[in-house]
Amino acid sequence: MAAPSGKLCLFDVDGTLTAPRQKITQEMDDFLQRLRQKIKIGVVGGSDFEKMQEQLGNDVVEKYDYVFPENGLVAYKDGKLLSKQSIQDHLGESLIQDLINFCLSYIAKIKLPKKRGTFIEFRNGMLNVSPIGRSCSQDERIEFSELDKKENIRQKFVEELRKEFADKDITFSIGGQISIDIFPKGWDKRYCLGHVEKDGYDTIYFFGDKTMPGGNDYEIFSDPRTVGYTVSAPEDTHRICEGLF
Ligand code: M1P
Repeated sequence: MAAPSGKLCLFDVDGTLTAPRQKITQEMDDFLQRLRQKIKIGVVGGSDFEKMQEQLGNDVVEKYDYVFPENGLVAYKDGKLLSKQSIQDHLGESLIQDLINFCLSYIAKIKLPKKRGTFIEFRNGMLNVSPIGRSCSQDERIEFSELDKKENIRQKFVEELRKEFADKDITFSIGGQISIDIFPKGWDKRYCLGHVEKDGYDTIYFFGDKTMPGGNDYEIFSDPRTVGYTVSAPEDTHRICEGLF
């Protein structure tokens, strides 16, 4: 795929290319493939590779020059796996278990309108923790998300985690609608920049919706290596890109 410029566009996924945890629309998909004729494109999300495939297509690694699931802790370039980080190697089993035990007992103590299954998803480079449980339905997801906006369920959980693990170099990040991502400090979305830096781009653009402090796009958005854009929805991403490129 030709891309005759020194520009790279990195996109967050949920809320930037797709509605949260939904599939990309045909229109957006077509637009990005047209954009790829002009510049290199990549995706960087908090979700794991399987969820990225569900949302962006099973052929995601062929459609984007870079694919960075889990903030780039898993990295693909030109359709090939570049590297994979391991949270257990980095933090060690004892701390991992302290985190899991703390989360499970915190979740056990709170009452919610609904609780389902898969409260902790163990990924390559992060733990994803959800008070309602990842196996909730779409309606239950929305219900939790609305309640969370009013009652700050995840924010309170994160505050307790930050207190409990204050002396550990761990980040607790609220990215999506129902969960919290837990990973070592520095393993936020800036992690993926280490992979693209060496490819010598003149400009690396980043588009994300959670670019405010505390949001999981904030660090990469405000990094001096990127030119950041805040978007409100996929349509907004489309509009801004059409203007820029
Ligand atoms: O991409 C943003 C987030 O998407 C999912 O969040 P949730 O299921 O809570 O909406 C998760 O994959 C999360 O890890 C990710 O940061």
